[in-house]
Amino acid sequence: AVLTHLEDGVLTITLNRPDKLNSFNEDMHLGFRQALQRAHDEAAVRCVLLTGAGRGFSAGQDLGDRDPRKGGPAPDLGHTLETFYNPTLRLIRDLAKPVVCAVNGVAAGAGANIALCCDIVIAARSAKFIQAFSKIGLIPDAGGSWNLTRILGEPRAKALAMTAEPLPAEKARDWGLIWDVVDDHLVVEEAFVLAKRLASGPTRGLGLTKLAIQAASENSFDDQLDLERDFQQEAGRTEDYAEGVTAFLEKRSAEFQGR
Ligand code: LHQ
Repeated sequence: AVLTHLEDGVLTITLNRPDKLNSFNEDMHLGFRQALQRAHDEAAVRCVLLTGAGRGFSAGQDLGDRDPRKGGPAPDLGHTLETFYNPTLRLIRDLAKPVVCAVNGVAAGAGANIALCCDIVIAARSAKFIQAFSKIGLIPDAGGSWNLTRILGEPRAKALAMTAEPLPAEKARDWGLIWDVVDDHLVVEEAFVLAKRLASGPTRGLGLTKLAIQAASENSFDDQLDLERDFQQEAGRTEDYAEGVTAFLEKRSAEFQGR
């Protein structure tokens, strides 16, 4: 249910259940997590590109998986989140490498919020983000209540979540929720160009940049200055830093090795 392809330092992860709009069943969860773990483990992976097969990005949880008409005990959604979603979201956020997301089509429920957890999100012009949860009596999960509130503020986060109105890609961009919007047929191509550029960058420096910016939303100014000191100390010891400065002084472009 998940395809992976490593090329030019970019691990492309494609959610692949197109007939179900790439909604998440256990199989897809496990494949996705395995792919992210690979991105973490392999030095050859210097950037991740996440996208979906077919006309949608992801419709969130596979609702056919737990049909209430079939009876049985009350569903334990907390367990589903703890077992399947939350470890994956933590992997994306803690991965010290850039994660680019190409939202090729509709992103609903947990599918929308997984996209919003990625570092740089590029969406197809026709894509929509839907906080579909309230339509079925649930709350925004997969980090949505956190990300939406931090990025948009309470008024927009609450309205999106309570109405479940689709947010068009261009509005999502104008609101600062995503980085860019491109024509539908170019979205994966353009996201790959960006991912390739990042994959040839100073990987440790980019990873530390990601972690520093994420830490900023919880740190005080003083704590963040301390963190910048420590992270810069580490970045300054990489071969890529030496190469970057050398290339500048030699008036040529740097060739970063990712270490
Ligand atoms: C689907 C789904 C889907 C199965 C489309 N499941 N088949 C929940 C519970 C547990 C634990 C933790 O967290 C969560 C988090 C969540 O993600 S809850 C939110 C779940 N997602 C939704 O409520 C969205 C449901 N889908 C839709 O509202 C629509 O499909 C959207 C607006 C995404 C797209 O609409 P259309 O473009 O009109 O496509 P469609 O509805 O015709 O869907 C195409 C096919 O995909 C269709 O199958 P079929 O066999 O009839 O062709 C759908 O049944 C199937 N599909 N979403 N989540």
